[in-house]
Amino acid sequence: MRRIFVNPSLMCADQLRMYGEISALIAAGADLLHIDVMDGSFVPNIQLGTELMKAIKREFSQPLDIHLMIDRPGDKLGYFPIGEGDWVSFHYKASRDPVRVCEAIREMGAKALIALDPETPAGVCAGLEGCADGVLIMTVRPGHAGQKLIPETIEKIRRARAAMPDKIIEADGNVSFKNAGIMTEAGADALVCGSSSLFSGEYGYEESIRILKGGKK
Ligand code: S6P
Ligand code: MG
Repeated sequence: MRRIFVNPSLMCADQLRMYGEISALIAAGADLLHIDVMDGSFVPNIQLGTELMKAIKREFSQPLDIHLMIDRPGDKLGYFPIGEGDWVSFHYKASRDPVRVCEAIREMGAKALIALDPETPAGVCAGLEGCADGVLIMTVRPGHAGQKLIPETIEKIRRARAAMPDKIIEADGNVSFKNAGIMTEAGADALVCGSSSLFSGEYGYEESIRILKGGKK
């Protein structure tokens, strides 16, 4: 059985109570803290910043799962407090030299994941397996929480898993309790959990994480 990572999407947490939210999520068994970085250019939204990440690093030892939805990510890695144990994903479409970006992320001690938006086929990763630790497959359009799953992306997870049996395959977008099962069955081993599950209020954090990791409802 593959370990399933449940990575809470902090843009969906209570922004005024971030310290309490993170403490509760860690106590409930959450894995890496997913931080969406949006620059208002690569995606039509602006989200979480570097000072929040630095503050989290000062107070907690939980690794970060930094999802860069920004143009030319390779030029901007130095802004982020990337370190040992973190995962950093950047969009294939946004970068000029994905191999070099993966290498730079690894030099900072983190795992490098290539993010694919719904239009980018998983085939672009062929040849990048040597430098990437995994892929982040967007199952909605990048930019906003609260969207509906794009069904074709499930097949993309399945194909990516067949092509990369030992890599991290992270699903991001509309990971509801139901979709989590479909995504992990297709081969995802990391789930970004936001308003559709963890923060829906249907269950507490501990019970939500238990279900998202494959436990019975
Ligand atoms: C979207 C972003 C995601 C969202 C997550 C929200 O651009 O990359 O990480 O925060 O998808 O979860 P939900 O359940 O509202 O889709
Ligand atoms: Mg994300």
